Amino acid sequence: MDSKQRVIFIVPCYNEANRLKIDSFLHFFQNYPLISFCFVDDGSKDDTASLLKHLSEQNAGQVRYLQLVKNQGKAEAVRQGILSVSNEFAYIGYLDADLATPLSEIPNFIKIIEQFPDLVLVAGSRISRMGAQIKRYWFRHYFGRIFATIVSQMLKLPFYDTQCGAKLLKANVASQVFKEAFISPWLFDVEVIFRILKTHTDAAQSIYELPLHQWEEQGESKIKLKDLLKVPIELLKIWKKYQW
Ligand SMILES: Nc1nc2c(ncn2[C@@H]2O[C@H](COP(=O)(O)OP(=O)(O)O)[C@@H](O)[C@H]2O)c(=O)[nH]1
Ligand SMILES: [Mg+2]
Repeated sequence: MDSKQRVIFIVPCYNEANRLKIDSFLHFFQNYPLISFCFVDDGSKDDTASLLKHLSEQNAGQVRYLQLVKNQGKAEAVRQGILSVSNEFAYIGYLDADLATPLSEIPNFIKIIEQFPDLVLVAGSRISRMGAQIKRYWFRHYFGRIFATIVSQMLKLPFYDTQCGAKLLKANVASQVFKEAFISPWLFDVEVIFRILKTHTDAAQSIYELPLHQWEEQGESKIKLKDLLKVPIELLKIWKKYQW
């Protein structure tokens, strides 16, 4: 590894062969040779594994590939990715494979975390506003607003959007926070924040929500209605485990 490669993004992939925008990634690799990626195939049943293997072989200096034999869910795929790279980078992020958060947002995450030395987490935030292009399905937007209101009460923090799939952490904090398995496969971001707060009580200094310029729902969500119905129960479980 080039010692200048200080940042890596984990990309969890489950049956993403048709959605992966390989050209966008290749273009980004060329423009940002010092930013690495670790793609985690989470036991996909389509061609994701061979696609990612090829991509990592062709871009060996910048791309890693981790294969989980069995499908274990997004939280565990991100966790395994983070644990596999822990000590080599200064910052570790994660990003959804569908590029709902486009790669063009990545430099902003790095700029902010490098600018404010006390920060341990920069979280993408899908705030619809003039001058930004945030395109979400109305149902998910309103569901998300209710969810975010409840979660911000739980955290006692004015978090606008805990669930955006793009986040960047200080590597030493990431390896600490991702050490233990999560209890929730989809709401693990909330657990990440609770775990950070245990050791970083001054949340205002440690966590930064970065309003994205662009975010677009990519359809074919792997979150099904039954996952949404489980949200209240999962939140209760999280509340029980992490309340302090
Ligand atoms: N590892 C893993 N990742 C998954 C699974 N389901 C979805 N993902 C990944 O999680 C990310 C978000 O999934 P997506 O379907 O776009 O969810 P949405 O955008 O929140 O509706 C993508 O990178 C998926 O490949 C899964 O079962 N296991
Ligand atoms: Mg998506």
